[in-house]
Amino acid sequence: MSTTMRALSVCALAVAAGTAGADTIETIDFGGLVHGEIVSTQLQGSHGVTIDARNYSRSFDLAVAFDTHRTGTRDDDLEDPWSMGNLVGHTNLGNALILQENNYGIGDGVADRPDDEGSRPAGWIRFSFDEVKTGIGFDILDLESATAEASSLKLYLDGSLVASIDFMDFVDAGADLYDPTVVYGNNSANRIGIISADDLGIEGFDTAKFKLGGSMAIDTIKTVPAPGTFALLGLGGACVARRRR
Ligand SMILES: [Ca+2]
Ligand SMILES: [Ca+2]
Ligand SMILES: [Ca+2]
Ligand SMILES: [Ca+2]
Repeated sequence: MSTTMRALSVCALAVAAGTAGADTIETIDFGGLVHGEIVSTQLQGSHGVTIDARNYSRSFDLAVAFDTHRTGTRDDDLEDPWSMGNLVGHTNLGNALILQENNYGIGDGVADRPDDEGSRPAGWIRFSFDEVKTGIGFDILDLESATAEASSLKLYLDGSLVASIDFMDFVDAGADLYDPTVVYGNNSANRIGIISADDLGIEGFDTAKFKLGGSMAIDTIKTVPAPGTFALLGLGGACVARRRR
């Protein structure tokens, strides 16, 4: 790449980043995917994220979209209306993301019988972001028991673990992240509000790994881009000025 081309791509990147506001929250709701679709790089273009998974009990490691509006699926605990939790009732969540338990018909990229892994612990689903984030919120579906299905979110920056959030903390009255509206149980749905890097005492993270203690799904991943992204705005202006000369 020539120096001019590189300069131009830096400008383009800066301008693109500059279009987002400082308070922007980016949401991944898994909309637009087919029930059973294996998710990996589909959200790269729209959300700058790559998703991968590990299933401790299988020879395949698949994160799969699950349509919570359906009935008669392989796991009706993942169908709305939700029985309990702070999203109880007919909360319209559409697709959620599961760790797939079987490999029926996966050859075409769409699992024929979407079902979440029930082994305890089940495995993990990882979100690798292109840019550093300073906050994250998410939905937890069908986590039955915080103790039996011990689950957590691990945050990494440049490959180093920087924070670990135990899902037990949301229901433990003594914990910093306690949220009295969160109720776990069969067919439950709970939204965890944005947890900021400040809350966690970290600068930020670029990878979020959900460790799944058992059968469950995650959804509505909300992230806050790091302010550093917006510092590029000044650089963008410099680029424009230089090109005009
Ligand atoms: Ca959704
Ligand atoms: Ca198929
Ligand atoms: Ca299941
Ligand atoms: Ca269940």
